[in-house]
Amino acid sequence: MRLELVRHPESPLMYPNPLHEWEAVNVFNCAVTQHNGLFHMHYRAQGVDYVSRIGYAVSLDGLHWNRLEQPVLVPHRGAEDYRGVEDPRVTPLDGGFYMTYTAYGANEYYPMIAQSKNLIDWVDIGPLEKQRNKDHVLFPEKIGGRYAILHRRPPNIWIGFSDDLVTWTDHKILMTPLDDVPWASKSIGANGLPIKTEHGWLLFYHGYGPEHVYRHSVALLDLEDPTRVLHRPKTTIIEPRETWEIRGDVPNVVFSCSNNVVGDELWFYYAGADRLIGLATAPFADVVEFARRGE
Ligand code: BMA
Repeated sequence: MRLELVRHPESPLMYPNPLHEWEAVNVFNCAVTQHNGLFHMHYRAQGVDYVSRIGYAVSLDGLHWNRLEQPVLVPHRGAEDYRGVEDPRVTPLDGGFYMTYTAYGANEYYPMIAQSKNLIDWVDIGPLEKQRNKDHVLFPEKIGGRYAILHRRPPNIWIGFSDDLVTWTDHKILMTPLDDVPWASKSIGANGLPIKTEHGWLLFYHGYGPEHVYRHSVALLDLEDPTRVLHRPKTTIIEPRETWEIRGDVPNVVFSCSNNVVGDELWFYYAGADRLIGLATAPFADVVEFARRGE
C-alpha cells in the first residue's frame, strides 16, 4: 500500500508580506496548534536581512489567516543574532505550551525549548543540549512518567527523556538514513508532533539523499516504548512537485513542522522551497494504515 497526500485547492495559504520588513522575503516551516476552537500558527519568516524570526497568525478554519504585525520570537540571546530563530514546533503540555526551535548562530545551531501560557509570550527554559542539533519536537504527553523528545544529531533521528524538561538523558538513536531508501539515504529528521493512535505513535519525518531533495514519510513507534520502531514504510507521502515547491529560496524542498488531525483528516502544513506555506491532506485512517503496513 502507498499513500500520497493531496494538495489542498486553496494552497499555498501564506505568502511573504512585503509591507513587513521582517517577513518580506520568505514565510515557511510553521507549527499549527488547535486550541479553544482556533488554529494558531507559528511560522518562520525571513526579511530583507535574512535573519529568521517567528511570526504568529490565527485562523477560524485553518485556511485563512490573520497575522500579527510583529514577530512573537526574535533573536534574543546573542548566540543566534547571525541567522536567527528557526523552525518552531509547538506542543500543548501540562496546561501550557512548549515551543522547540533552532537558534542559529554564525557557525553553530542549538536546539532550544521555550514555554508560554498564551502562545504569544515565550520564555526560554533552556537548550535541549549544547551541541549541533535541530528537528527536535516534544511528545504531547509523558511516556512512562517522563517527558520524551525527538531530536536530530546529524544525520539520525534520536529520542531522549527528561523528568523536568531541562535535563535530558537516555538519548538513543531511533532511526537512521538507509542506503536502500535513496530519498532518505543522507539525513533524516522529525517533523511535527508525534500523534498518538491506538496502534502506536505516528511519527512524520523528512529526509534527503545525495541530490538534496526534501521529501516526507511516516513511521510507527510503540506506544509504551517509543524507542521501538514498529514499521517504517520506504515510500514517500509528499515530494516537491508544484512550481512553488521546486523554485523558491532553497529549491526542491517541501518541509513540515506540523501535522494536525482536523475532523477525520490529516492536515499536513508544509513549506515549499523555503518561501511559501501550503497544505496537503489525506484521510487520517489511510495515514495510520500506511504507517502500519505501507510499502
Ligand atoms: C533544513 C532546515 C529547514 C529548511 C530545510 C531546507 O536543514 O534548516 O529549516 O527548510 O533545511 O532548506
